[in-house]
Amino acid sequence: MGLLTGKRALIMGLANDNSIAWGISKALHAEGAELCFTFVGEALEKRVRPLAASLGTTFVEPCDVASDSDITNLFARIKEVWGTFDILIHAVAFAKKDELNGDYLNVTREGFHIAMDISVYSLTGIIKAARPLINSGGSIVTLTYHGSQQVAQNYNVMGVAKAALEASVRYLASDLGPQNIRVNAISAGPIRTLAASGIAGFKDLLKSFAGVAPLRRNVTQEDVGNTALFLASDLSSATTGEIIYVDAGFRNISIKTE
Ligand code: NAD
Ligand code: 0WE
Repeated sequence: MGLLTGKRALIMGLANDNSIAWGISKALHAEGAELCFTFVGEALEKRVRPLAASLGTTFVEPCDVASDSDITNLFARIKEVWGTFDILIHAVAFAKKDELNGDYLNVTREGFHIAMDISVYSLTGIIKAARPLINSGGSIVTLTYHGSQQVAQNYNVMGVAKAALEASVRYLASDLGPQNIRVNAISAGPIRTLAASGIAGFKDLLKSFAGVAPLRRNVTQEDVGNTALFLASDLSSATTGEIIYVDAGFRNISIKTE
């Protein structure tokens, strides 16, 4: 018996085998969870389908979280195929690339709106549609970054969005708690993924992070996957509304030389 035997998990935000969602998917699958994946666009469908197949599922559905009708259709399909489910992984974020550079103050109204819609509102919009299908004992996990709490160079509007996402986790945990559904976030240290590629200076960021972090290393998709497994399982049965750091201890260090 695995920790998640008999549980069904919806994974949103798998792009490729570097995705944090992939580390989480492997950890949940290894403990017996049955998986469903979403993708956005045909290019990503071609990547996601073989990855899904390698974890024993063909249940792969389109969902652009900017679209209310995509969200409605997704949960209509889940109702049809599964009836109910237990675990929701939200590993989705987006800001326009030119907002992740230079001064935060250069943000535009449109750029602010897009980052907030895709990276923040989506969690609430998805849960609103999913709620009738989630079993008692269910668990919802989203991904955040410490740039929500302290200024992280170039993270800019995403830092503001993650602060709002973390506040959403607390309100959603309050709303869903009486139904015995938990809502938590993992605050991960920087990891090289598609969403991190093309960020100027990311290599230097990883290097200085590992130099400062108490564990003197970077964080892996497996590190995050194992914490997501804990949060998805009954091992975390009285933990909700929390932001759990998987950052090798980085956020506790103030200033460090040599
Ligand atoms: P990734 O690029 O592998 O995943 C991001 C996913 O968001 C992709 O699958 C993409 O398709 C999806 N997405 C973007 N716009 C979407 C839309 N409109 N509808 C549906 N899906 C959409 O990158 P990742 O680093 O694995 O990111 C996953 C999560 O982890 C994000 O919330 C990110 O903010 C967070 N995070 C990343 C890091 C890091 O350093 N990589 C650190 C902490 C938190
Ligand atoms: O949350 C993230 C990634 C967020 C992200 C990244 C991109 C790049 C490509 C959102 N939208 C986009 N849009 C794109 O077009 N992280 C925590 C990883 C990350 O992103 C950074 C970081 C770190 C760390 C951006 C600037 C500075 C640091």
